[in-house]
Amino acid sequence: MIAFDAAHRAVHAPPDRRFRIWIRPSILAGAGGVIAALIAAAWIEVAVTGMPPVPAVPQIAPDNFAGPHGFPVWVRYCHFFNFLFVTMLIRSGLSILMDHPRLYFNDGCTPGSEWIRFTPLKVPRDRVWTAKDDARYISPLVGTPGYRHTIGLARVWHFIDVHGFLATGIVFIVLLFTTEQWRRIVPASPLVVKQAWDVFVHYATFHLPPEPNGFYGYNALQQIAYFVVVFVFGVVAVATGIAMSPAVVNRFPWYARIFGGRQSARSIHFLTMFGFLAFLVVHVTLIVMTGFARNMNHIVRGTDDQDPAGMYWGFAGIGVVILCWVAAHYISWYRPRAAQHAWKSVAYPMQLLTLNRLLPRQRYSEKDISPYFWPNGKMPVRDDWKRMAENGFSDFRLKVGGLVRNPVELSLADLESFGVVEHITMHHCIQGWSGIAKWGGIPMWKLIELVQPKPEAKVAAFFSFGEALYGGQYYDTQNLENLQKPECLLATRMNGQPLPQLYGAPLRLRVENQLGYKMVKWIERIEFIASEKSLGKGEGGKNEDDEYFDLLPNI
Ligand SMILES: Nc1nc2c(c(=O)[nH]1)N[C@H]1C(S)=C(S)[C@@H](COP(=O)(O)O)O[C@H]1N2
Ligand SMILES: [Mo]
Repeated sequence: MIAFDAAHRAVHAPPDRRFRIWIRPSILAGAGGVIAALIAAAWIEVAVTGMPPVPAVPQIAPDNFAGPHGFPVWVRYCHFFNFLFVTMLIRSGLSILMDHPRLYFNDGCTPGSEWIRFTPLKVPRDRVWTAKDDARYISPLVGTPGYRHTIGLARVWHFIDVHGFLATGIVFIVLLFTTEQWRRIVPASPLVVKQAWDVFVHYATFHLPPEPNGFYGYNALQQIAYFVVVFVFGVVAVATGIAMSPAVVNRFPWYARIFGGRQSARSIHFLTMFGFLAFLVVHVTLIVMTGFARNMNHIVRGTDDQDPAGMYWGFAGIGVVILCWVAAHYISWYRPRAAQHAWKSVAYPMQLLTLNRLLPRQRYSEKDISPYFWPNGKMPVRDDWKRMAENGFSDFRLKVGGLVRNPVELSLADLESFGVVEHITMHHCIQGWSGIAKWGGIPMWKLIELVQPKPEAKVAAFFSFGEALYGGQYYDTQNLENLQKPECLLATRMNGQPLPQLYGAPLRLRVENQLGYKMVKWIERIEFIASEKSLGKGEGGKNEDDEYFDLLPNI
């Protein structure tokens, strides 16, 4: 157990830690109906035509077995690393999920439209309920790092592990096809589907079909299951993961539409996780039921015998995986900055070269505008902000200074006199929700032209009237290059109206190739500086300092 100070305890260990899953009844009935129909069909078939024969398969090693068989050393290592990385991805993914514990098939995330939620709470409509209020607690036994609102570090693990998962997957698939081993898991004839059904009929009516020796071949259903796990779940999980990147979605909206939209991609991403878990349960059950010692020797030692060594080494391997979970937990709580920096050392240069080069170029129309837009952040409590809010911010003066040749103070009217442009864009919060809105404001490049940053100025810092989650002034930074992209706005309007107080009045930033927390609301002043390292804890923003978020979140 970690010792939290009062501010962190209030966030991470809230009094209400109830865990509830609610699923839309029609979806539950639909999914239950499909499963019940399949099982009923199996029983009816057995009642009418009897148990379908499943072809006899070699039980013991035939002397002359010609096909690809056995478990070469690379299969065994890939199996181990895949188990490690998939479980780490699931654990960190669950922590991420609980930060916005609702899944939807619409990009506006309207409360009440979710098909599943992992919270007992409905969104209250009579008061402000921010996305951060909505985050839920998850036990650290289940999630990495667990507790509530630990999404920054959960993402660090998720992204580090996905590289391991991808490397393992690529090695596995390349070796699969450069050897004959692919024949073992790629169904080669439509007959396999028929035979898989026959095997299913056995299981569904509580019979074990003749069990092949997995060293030489799998039954048809097993072959299809392995194929689906590798070539469907694995591939779809990665593809839908990419479909949640603000840089990708705001450059190539069609990519998210392949999956039915950004939230649908998130739902499918969750369903692949569920698929992996369901597979794991059935897989392990059948491994135990069909000759545990022999099966363990296959995958651990690569031998086909009854020696107990495979079990012992297998348990040792599982122990190593569990130790990795514990280590990730320990690092998250005791060395969070090291974890954040380790991921940043890879991600930052890589994103500068790839995702960050994608220019936002959304093609949304008025009819795409979300009927609901989740609010986030703490409303300012400062008296000067409240006083200005009372008269529509007519007294507000944005101060722009720092390393500039021409420091300025501008009223909202001054700013709008530069010419207001409007964009309809999709907002992506790190927590998982999204929303489409029309933002109107002054392109940042115009302001930059006006103030003329000195050559040393590389970064602009945006300071808010509002406070951050753990107290202290909210701020964030952007490099000048991203501020000069065409769709980067200092917004004064939302959906054709003056910017509402809840959404950041008098001014907020819009940078459409990044996540929501970079878009400071309730902006008080802007300062051009040489490096983000001179502010706060030096990580580039309040969330980066205190919540271990990324400096450059293109994904
Ligand atoms: N001042 C301030 N700005 C902020 C935040 C905050 O907490 N304080 N939260 C950020 C986050 S996490 C998001 S997702 C967006 C939310 O913008 P919205 O309220 O318009 O949805 O604002 C960002 N700007
Ligand atoms: Mo956010």
